[in-house]
Amino acid sequence: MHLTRADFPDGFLFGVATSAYQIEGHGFGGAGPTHWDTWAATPGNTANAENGAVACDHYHRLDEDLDLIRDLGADVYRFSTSWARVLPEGRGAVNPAGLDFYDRLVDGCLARGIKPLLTLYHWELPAALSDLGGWSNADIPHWFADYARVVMDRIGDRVWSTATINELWCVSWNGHFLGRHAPGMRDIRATARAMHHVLKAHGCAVQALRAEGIGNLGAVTNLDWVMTADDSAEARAAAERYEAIFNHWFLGAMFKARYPALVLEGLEPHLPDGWQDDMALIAAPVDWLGINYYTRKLMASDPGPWPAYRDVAGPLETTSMGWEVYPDGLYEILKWVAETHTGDLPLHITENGMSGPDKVDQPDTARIAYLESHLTACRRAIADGVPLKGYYAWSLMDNYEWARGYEKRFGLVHVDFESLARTPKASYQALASWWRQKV
Ligand code: IFM
Repeated sequence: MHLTRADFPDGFLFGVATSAYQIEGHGFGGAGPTHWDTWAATPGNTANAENGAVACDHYHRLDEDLDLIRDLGADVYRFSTSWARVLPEGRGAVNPAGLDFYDRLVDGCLARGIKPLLTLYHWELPAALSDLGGWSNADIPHWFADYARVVMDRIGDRVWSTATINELWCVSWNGHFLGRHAPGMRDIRATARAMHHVLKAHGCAVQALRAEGIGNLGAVTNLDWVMTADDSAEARAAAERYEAIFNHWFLGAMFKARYPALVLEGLEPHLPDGWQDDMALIAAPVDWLGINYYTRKLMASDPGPWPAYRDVAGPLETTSMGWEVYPDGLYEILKWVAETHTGDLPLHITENGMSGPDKVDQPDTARIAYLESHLTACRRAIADGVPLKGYYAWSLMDNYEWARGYEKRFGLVHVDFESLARTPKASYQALASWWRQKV
C-alpha cells in the first residue's frame, strides 16, 4: 500500500470497527434474547439459518482480539454495546455481567493505547421491546435514552467518544419497509414510525447524555452516492426519491430539523401525530458525524407504486456482496455532506471495507486495493477542505453479516468459524505496515 501516516493531517485517526451481535456471541452471560435471534430462528430469513449465537466468540476472546487491534497500530476501536446484554428485558433490571464485560473492553483498549469509540445501538433490539412494537412504539426514544444512561454511567468516564445509533436507514427502512432485516416487517405505518422514532431516540439520547456532562457525541449514517442508470427524466426523479429516503431523511432531520418533501409524499399520513414538535430535539447539535460508505447506487424508475425506483447493476467490479467498487463516491459524499449539511463539523468514516471470497492461505489483494483507493479518496476530500478526522475500516475480523450469514467476509483478520482461530490477512499486514509508524 503506497500510503503513510504523513499523507494525512497530524492527528488523523485510523482504526477498525465491529458490532456486538456480529462478533460477541449471544444468549449467555445473562444477556436477554434479541429480535435478531428470533428473526434468524424464523426459517428462510438468514443464509443457512445462521445467527449470532457463537459468532466470533469475542466475549470469551476479548484480550486476543484487543491485542490484534493494538498490533495493527489502530488508534481507535469502534465497538458497540448490546442493549440486551446490558438490560436483558430492554428496561428495568441491569445484567451486571454485561456491564462488567464492557468495562473490561474499555479498560483493555486504554491499557493498549487505543481510543474506545462506542456505538450504543447496532441493531440487536431486546426481544422484550420488540414484543411491544420495537421501533414503532412511541416510547422507544425514552427506553433508548434510559439504556444509554445505564451504559454511560458505567463506562462514560473512559470512552473516548460515543455514537448513538448505527445506520438509521437500516434500523427503520430496511427492517420495516423492505423486511430484509429484523424485525422483517413490510408495513408502511411501522416504517414511518420507525423512521421518526429512530431519529427521536438519537435526539433523546444526546439530550440525556449532555445533561450528564458527557461530550464528544456523534451520529452514524450510512450514505450511498446516488447516480442515474440513464439520462431520462424518470431516472432522475427516481434517483431523487431514493436519495431523499436514504440520505436526506436522516441528514435533513439531524442537521436542518426537517424532512424532505419527497419522502413525506409517501410517509406523512403514517407518521405519529405531532412529529413536527420533535424536530428541534432531533437536530440537537452533535460533535461529529460518522459516515459509513461502501458503494454507489445506480437508480432507474420503476412502474410500481411509491417510491417507484429500482437499482440497476452497474458495469464496475463488484465485491462478494454484489456492491460496485466506487471510491470516487466516497470523495463525492464527503464533499456533498460537508457542503450541504455539516460545514465545519468533524467527519469520520466510521465504516468502509469490502467482503470477498477470502481463503486463509491466499492474500486478499482485492481488499488491499479497495482500502487504498478509498483512503486515497479521503485524502482528496481533505485536500479540498473537508474536515475529515478519522477512518475506521469495516471490519476487524470476519463476522456475522446479518441476513447473509458467515459467508460474506469483511475482516482484516480471517476467522475460521469451526475452530474460531484468527489469522491476520494480507490487508491487515498492509495497514499495519504504516499504521504502526506513529508520527
Ligand atoms: O456488517 C455491516 C454492519 O453491521 C453495518 N454496516 C454495513 C456492514 C456491511 O454490510
